[in-house]
Amino acid sequence: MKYATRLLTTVLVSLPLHANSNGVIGGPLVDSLENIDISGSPDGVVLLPSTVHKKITDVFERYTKILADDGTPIHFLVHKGVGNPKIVHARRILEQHLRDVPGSLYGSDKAIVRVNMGMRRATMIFFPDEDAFENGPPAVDDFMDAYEAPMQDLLGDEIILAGSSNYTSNFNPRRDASYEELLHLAHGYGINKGMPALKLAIEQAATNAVNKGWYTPPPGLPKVDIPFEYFAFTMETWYGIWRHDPNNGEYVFSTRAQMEAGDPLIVAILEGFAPKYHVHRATLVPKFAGTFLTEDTAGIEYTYKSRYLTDVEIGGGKNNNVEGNDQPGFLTGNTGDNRLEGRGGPDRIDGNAGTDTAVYRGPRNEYGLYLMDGNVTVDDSQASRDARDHVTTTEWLEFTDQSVATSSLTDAANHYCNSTINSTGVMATINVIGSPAVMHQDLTLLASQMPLYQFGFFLASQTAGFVSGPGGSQGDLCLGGKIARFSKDLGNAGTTGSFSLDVDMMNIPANPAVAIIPGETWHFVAWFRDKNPNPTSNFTGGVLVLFQ
Ligand SMILES: [Ca+2]
Ligand SMILES: [Ca+2]
Ligand SMILES: [Ca+2]
Repeated sequence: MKYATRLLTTVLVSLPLHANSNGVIGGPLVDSLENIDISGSPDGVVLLPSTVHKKITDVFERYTKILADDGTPIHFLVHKGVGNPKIVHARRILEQHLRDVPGSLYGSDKAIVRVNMGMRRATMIFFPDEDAFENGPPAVDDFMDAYEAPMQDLLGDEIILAGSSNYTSNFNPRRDASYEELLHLAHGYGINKGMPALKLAIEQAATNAVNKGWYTPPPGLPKVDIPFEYFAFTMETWYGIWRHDPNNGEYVFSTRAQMEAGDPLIVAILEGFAPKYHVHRATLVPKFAGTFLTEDTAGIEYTYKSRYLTDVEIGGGKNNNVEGNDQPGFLTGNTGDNRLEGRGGPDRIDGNAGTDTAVYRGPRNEYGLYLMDGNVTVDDSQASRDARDHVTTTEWLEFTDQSVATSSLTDAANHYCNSTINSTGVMATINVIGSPAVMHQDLTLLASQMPLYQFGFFLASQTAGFVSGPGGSQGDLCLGGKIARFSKDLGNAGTTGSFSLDVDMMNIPANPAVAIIPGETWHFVAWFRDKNPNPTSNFTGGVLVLFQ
């Protein structure tokens, strides 16, 4: 093995680290990757532009990145032969490793991890297989010798996508190495540089596990790398990435339950940093056919790992189905006809195109159905069953005794009034998301199609109206009567031209604040600043909701 592919700390110390003109680790190669625009690509993966250093483009073909909080990039360099879906999968897993886990001991704010990685221009390098990397042409050696930032490799044939035959095989499933290799990068250049308490806790847990004989490092592993391999191995066990054989493996505990009983130090670290269930999306490969399961099911080997997935999207165009688990989930269909069963927990169901069905485990009369602005809330009256789901772009709701067409439900919302075109050339829109049932206390306002980076806020009234150009605005106000202003919840249209507000329905700021009561109709608009070309303002149209 020419390169210490798994031994990331060895890679780091062998690199000629130096600061570039910006004071960050870099040099001609790394600097040539600054500010590559990935926004034009739907999946965020682009061809490397011609401005990139030849020693990089002699080896790599494509590129994507994750931006840290301060805008610094974590680079992904992709050799030909590794398909974009695998790169997107890898990027999602690193995003999961780096995403805040609210309320956790170490991970409630991981900005310091992200910023340390971005500051160092930490880089993932993707080759299709070991041959292309270890035995590649001299250009690979030239690149490895010259690249100025720390890097970690991941091989395409070790990236196992959900629904692929390597994933679903009952007899010879393959391990997805993505979690491990991406964790190494975050561990070495994010955690160890920015979170000394977590770094120390992992080292102590690793030493303890080695001393107790629970963890046996691979032969020849440098001592400095033991915490890296132990952290990654235990995370894989914790997520059931593969079914470990305790008699033949590095680690004596094979399941999350065994770890909780036997190695509480690392369990506290994992729970203190990583989400208990995956929060990254898993997109099923187009070849997958049938129903994808995410509950541990006897006789179906892949459910040992898929039971920790919550966000599953059906790829391709086949009439495939997904069954969720007892966690809050997000199930997304494809262009085919899909059956989506959220099961326990509050789930989001999106059928996408085709004729789709959301499936429930009880009779129709045990569920409340509420349609608002095109989205259905399905509320299970029975405890510990299907909870309360949000269903969108789905034609049928299937209960154990009957099916209900979502088109047969009455929409509690109505778009009743327009404003004028703003500087983007279109009219801004407003939508209401959630439930019109006051008992659910579930209402989000969303304003869209506004000029980028402009401020604004929402307004509400129980009375409709129409005021043309109030106060010199170029827009029209679709409210009358006593108007409540959510001016303390200032929104910014940002890069997407939209902002949203989770409404506290008990405190509508009508001076004095009032609660929304069943039977009331409320009207909502958003106001926002605009330049057209002189400073002005505009409004969205109006949407009303009859609350129940
Ligand atoms: Ca669920
Ligand atoms: Ca569909
Ligand atoms: Ca559910």
